[in-house]
Order: sequence, then C-alpha cells, then structure tokens
Amino acid sequence: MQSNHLPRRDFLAYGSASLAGLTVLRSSLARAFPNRPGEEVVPWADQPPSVPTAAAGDVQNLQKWEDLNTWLTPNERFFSISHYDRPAIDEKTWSLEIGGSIGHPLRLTLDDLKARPRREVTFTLECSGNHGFPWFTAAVGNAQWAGTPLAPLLEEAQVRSSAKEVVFFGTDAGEEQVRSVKVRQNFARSMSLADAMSRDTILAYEMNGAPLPQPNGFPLRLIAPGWYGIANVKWLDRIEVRDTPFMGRFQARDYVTLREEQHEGKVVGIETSVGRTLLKSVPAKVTRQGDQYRIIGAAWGAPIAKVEVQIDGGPWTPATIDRSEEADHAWRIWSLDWERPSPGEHRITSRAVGFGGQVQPAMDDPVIANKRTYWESNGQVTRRVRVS
Ligand SMILES: Nc1nc2c(c(=O)[nH]1)N[C@H]1C(S)=C(S)[C@@H](COP(=O)(O)O)O[C@H]1N2
Ligand SMILES: [Mo]
Repeated sequence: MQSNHLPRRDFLAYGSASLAGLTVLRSSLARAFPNRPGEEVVPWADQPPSVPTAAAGDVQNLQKWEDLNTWLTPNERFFSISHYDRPAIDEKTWSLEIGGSIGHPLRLTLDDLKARPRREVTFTLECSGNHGFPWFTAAVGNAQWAGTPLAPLLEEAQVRSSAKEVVFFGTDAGEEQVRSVKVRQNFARSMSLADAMSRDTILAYEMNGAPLPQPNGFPLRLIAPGWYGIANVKWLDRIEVRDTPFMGRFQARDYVTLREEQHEGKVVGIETSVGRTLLKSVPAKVTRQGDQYRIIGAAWGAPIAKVEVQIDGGPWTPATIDRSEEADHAWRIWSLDWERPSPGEHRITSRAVGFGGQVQPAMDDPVIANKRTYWESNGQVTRRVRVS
C-alpha cells in the first residue's frame, strides 16, 4: 500500500466495546478545526444549484461546504447515494452468507460478526461522480467505521485456488436491461481476491460509534478504504467468491470511465471501471475575523504531502495542513491565512500534491479534459468569493 510511511491513527481492538475508540471519537467530534473567536463564514458567491428532481431519490443529504467544521462528518450530515432503494432490514432475520468458490460456506448473524475481532478505520468516502455535475460537489464525508476484518473470514471460508474475485451483493435490487433482455439484479460489485484480502477492508456495522444508519447500509456494509464509494457495498447480505470476472452493471456498464487517449497519432477510446480513489482537494470555506481572512479546505484520495492554494490565478502558496487529526485513509484539513484581500470578487483554487510527487490535475489537463464520462472528476476545484 502507498500509505505505509504515514503515522497510523487507526488501531485494532478486540472485544465488542472499545473504550479507547470511543474516547478518540468524542474528542474528534468535539474538536472543531481552525476556529477563532468571533470568526464568521463568508458564503461562496458560486452556490451549487439544488439537486435536480430526477436525481433527488438517488442522492440525498448533500451538505454545504461552508458548514464543514469537524474532521469526522456526523452521521446526520453524511451524504447518501442509492441506485435502487434504501431497504429497511430487520437485523433479527438478516444474516450474511459467504459462498461460491470456497470449501467451507459460512452464514453469520450480526451477533456472530460483532463477536469477531473488531477493527476501526477512519476513511473518507467519496462518490466517484462527485464534481461531475455543477450540483454534485459535496458527495464526500469522513467517518470512523467499525466492524470485523474481511480477510480472516475469507480464510475461514477456504477460498479455492481457482478463485479470482470476490463479489459483494446488497439486498437492494432493480430491473436491468442489456439489449432486449431484462433481469432483476441486486446491487453488486466485485474486487480481485488480492484487493479483498487487504488488511484495511472491513465488514462494518458501526459508523462514528453508532449502528450504521439505514441510508448508509444498516446492518452491514463493506468498507474498502482507498476505494471510491461505489466499491463500498451497503445492505450487504451475500459474499460470493468467483473464478471468472464479474460484469454487473456497477462494475462494467455503469461507473465506467470513458477517456479519449492519443495512440500513434490516433485517438482511441479507453474504458476503465471506477476503482481506487484519486488525489483531490477542495477549498471548503472562507472565514473572516474582522479583516483577517482565512481559507479552509480538505484534501483526500491519497496520502497528502502538501496542498497549495492559488488566488486569482496568482502564485501557488502552500497551505498549512492540520496534523492534529490524521489517519491513513482520512482527509486532511488545511488552511491558509489570506492577507488583506481587496474588496470585490476573488477566485480560489486548491491542488493537492501526493507523496509520490503526483499533483491533482488542472481542469484542462488531458487526463480530465479528455474524459468523456463524469466519474473520477478529481480536477482542481475553483470557488468564487466576494470580499466587501
Ligand atoms: N447496496 C448498495 N451499495 C452502495 C450503493 C447502492 O446503491 N447500493 N451506492 C454506492 C455508491 S455509488 C456510493 S457513492 C456509496 C455511498 O455511500 P453512502 O450512501 O454511505 O454515503 O455507496 C455505495 N454502495
Ligand atoms: Mo457513487
């Protein structure tokens, strides 16, 4: 994994109640980041349009970036995306099945899962469609997820040597059409066996110290840190190990990035399935204390070495990264004091730089500009603000 050289704030705890975990959680929730007495938020001049009616079922609870004031996103402020429905599951009759290309099928109740080793991971979950539309700019949140690691369960299930992939099925389903054929399918996504065996991947039953809320997958969801939202299957009830690639809608037809690339002087279309998160940052808000202005933002998607801010197309200035709250897969909060902005409208852009030297691409970078679908829009974000 790319993040090994960073300090870990995630930890492994055994038993059903982790006191240490709760302590960390309370202090994180309580601690609002860079905040000065009498500080007020200056709202962005470029407010996103409201969610179109056609998308309002799928996409819920998007927040205003100006309201970001904690490292962990409280559950009631966490966005929710569902492509079918948001099933209400009775935990008493629910169980998880692990089957397919394995020697030892398993069926586990919620109590069985809670009795297993507990692992907590703080992970910033972003929909890969975020920033793909003008109204869709806040589909990202940071939570502390708790559950049991997936790898030991797969080991117990005795995965056959022919196995290639692990498919995760939700209980939510809908009708899907390929050419003239219509079938009812459950929401499902697969991962390679190697990716599924990653130590950070958990079957999560808690979010920020509470049972998973229904919109976020109660009673169980996959949490795959380092992967875009789509991989984190909610309302999970079946895990199937398979010998051949799974090609369901959300793997191979939808959530597919189509990009035009140059090859030997010709343009070729390349389609790839949305997978691992990409380096990204946003200016979240501008605050003001008297005539002292400050720009505050977030950066995530890969280990963040630095964040730079550009005002009105000027030089890139390094922001200060808040290192008081850190975890391998969680966003970093950054800030920059903005000395004496002149009255009028200003443009603020941020870019994240990773430890490998990779830079969050500009909107006119070919990697963004030659993309024909809206997913994986990790280009630099520019916001406008009016100073009086
Ligand atoms: N079963 C199921 N899991 C799902 C989805 C879904 O529609 N059904 N949506 C996915 C998408 S597109 C995203 S971005 C994340 C969103 O997680 P959240 O609703 O907890 O924010 O869940 C993913 N898991
Ligand atoms: Mo998504």
